[in-house]
Amino acid sequence: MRDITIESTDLLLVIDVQNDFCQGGALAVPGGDEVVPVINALMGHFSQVVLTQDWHPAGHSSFASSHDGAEPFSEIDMPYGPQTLWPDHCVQGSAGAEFHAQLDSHAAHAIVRKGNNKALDSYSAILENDHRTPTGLMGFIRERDIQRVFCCGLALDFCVRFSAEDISDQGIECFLIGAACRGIDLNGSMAAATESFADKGITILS
Ligand code: VGL
Ligand code: ZN
Repeated sequence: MRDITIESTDLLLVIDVQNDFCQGGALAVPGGDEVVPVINALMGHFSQVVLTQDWHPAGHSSFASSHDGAEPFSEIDMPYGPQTLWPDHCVQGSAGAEFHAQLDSHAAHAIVRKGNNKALDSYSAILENDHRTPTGLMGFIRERDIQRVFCCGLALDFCVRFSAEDISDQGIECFLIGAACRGIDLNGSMAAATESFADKGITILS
């Protein structure tokens, strides 16, 4: 990976590599499966690995099906701000919410579940979509004295993006591993993500 040497104080953060975001899933990200072998190889280089799991109760407020007449991929106003509505996905305990079968999930030190609150979505692994409710991962990062976070997974323009931004906003150096991410690209979300990474000094490693 370029000229970067991985240290024991580096964290690999693997975001939402779950069946519903992979081929045949309810919210499949194009090429989502392709990140799995890349991430498995990366995990061997890190002494600290955290996985996240999008983990919604049935009837979650981010599901279009929870709003009369709403179409998936439309947007509504929630008390905490605008929210994209998605097809039902990553329902707690469903096969779609499981990690991809080939992901070496046993290598992880911790698993953070997010989006559990029915009334509030959570793209970021750090803060829910109200941008104030913590998931607890920042406590893990601080307590273990992690200096740099390397993010990968799905989807680059949603959960990976907002996780990286929150980590960077907390003053922790953050990198994206481009070959281990794939995006959805909804209404210019990929261009918006790229612009925001540049603004915040978040580097995409090739
Ligand atoms: C995600 C949309 C809804 C993601 C999760 O993991 O990027 N996107 N829930
Ligand atoms: Zn979700």
